Amino acid sequence: MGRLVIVSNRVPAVRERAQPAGGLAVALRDAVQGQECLWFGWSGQQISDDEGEDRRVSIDTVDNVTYATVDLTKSEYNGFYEGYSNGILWPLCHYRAGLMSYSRQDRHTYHAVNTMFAQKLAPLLKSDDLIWVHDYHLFPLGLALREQGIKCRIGFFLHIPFPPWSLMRALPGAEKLMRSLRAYDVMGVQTEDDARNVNEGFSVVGVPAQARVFPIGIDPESFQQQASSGLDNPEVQKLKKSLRGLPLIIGVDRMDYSKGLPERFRAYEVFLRKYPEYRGKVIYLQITPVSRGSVPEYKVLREELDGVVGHINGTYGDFDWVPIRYLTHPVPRELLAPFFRLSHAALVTPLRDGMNLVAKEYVAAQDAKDPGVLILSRFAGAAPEMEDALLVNPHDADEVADALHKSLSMSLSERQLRWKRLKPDVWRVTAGSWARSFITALAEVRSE
Ligand code: ADQ
Repeated sequence: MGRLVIVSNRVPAVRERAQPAGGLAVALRDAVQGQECLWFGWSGQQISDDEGEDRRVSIDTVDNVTYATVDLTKSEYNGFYEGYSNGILWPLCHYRAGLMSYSRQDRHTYHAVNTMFAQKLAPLLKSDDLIWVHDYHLFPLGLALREQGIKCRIGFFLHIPFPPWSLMRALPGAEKLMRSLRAYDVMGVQTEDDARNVNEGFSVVGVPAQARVFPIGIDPESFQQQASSGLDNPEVQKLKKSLRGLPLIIGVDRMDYSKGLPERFRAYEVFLRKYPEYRGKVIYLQITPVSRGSVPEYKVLREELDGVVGHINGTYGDFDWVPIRYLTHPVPRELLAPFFRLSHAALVTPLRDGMNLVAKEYVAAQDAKDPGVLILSRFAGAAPEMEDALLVNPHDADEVADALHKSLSMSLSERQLRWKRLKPDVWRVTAGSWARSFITALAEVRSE
């Protein structure tokens, strides 16, 4: 097999390279053990527009992986990353066309950055490379590489959902974007629904390709290991002590409108109203670090959340009890795993999510003796694989409140049975097996 070339918007920062902290970096380390790999993308640095003219690719090699990065100018960052990727494609792909703030200028910058990436990457490529492009920032990269004369096999994986064509066509130029995906030899998505939607788009624009499903997973063994070994950590003990024996409900999500946080808080309020015997008798910890804080819709979300949490805490709190312990800063992963282990239930209720790895991490962190209950949105990509969770519609506050009540009154034997049934899939489809299946599928395509 040829060299593997990964292209993603962000390349792991230098400090993460020797010991990848999570997600894609870990999945790929597992999948490419020993194999030569080139990872290309944005460095994370912004430069002035003038400096963009003669920017160079920085190259840095750690073991078998060579990292090649380029900087983005301030206007590229604004137009390509914040504007088009996160202000237009992200809401649209999460079925929220109403939150799209479309601008022709941003669309232009998005395509220009994809072309620039292709121009910088092309000279680094060898003829038998397998190229794997990641996510919505880089939809047109395959075509841009073909325009540079690249004939290697190129695959694309979309980490987020893909909406039905009736929604996607709200994007000016949707047909052209869809047609550009023809440049890929393999088009991978998270779920059957996403594949159906992509294929619908393909058939509308007359592309004969078919999307294929490659659900992503986690590294369950190491997460479970972190959950048990972390229990002695003084920070974890501090949380445990503060619970005073009360059950802990936990939520861990980036601060994003796709995660259904205001809806979740309102459902919790319904729970406190409907089941007043639980007031003062549960601890709800929500960890929600601010993300994309300079995109306007995210600022609005933050204010909304501050308001809802303040309302609930003011209305239902007491001298010695806070209904929602709400943190907007990140918590280190080595604490998250034991926090999951300590908790009685997790609320994972996105309005839409490509997969949602927190759901899988929550299952991996439990033990057979006293497993916690997963309350999971039907609209997370993980839901079809996790039918033994308490599946809910996150828009239905009463349903979520009732699921919370059910989780708190569930017998130990039912919790154990549900967990026992959830576990095999989390262990079967891991981050490493996901990457290996994609790479194998790409390697099997005959190069043109
Ligand atoms: P995300 O939208 O970032 O990913 P998710 O799949 O839940 O969502 O992954 C988040 C990761 O960040 C998890 O590993 C989680 O533990 C960690 N994390 C979340 N909140 C944290 C916090 N407060 N502190 C520390 N760590 C935190 C996108 C798509 C998903 C898809 C993934 C992978 O939106 O649907 O599952 O890519 O393809």
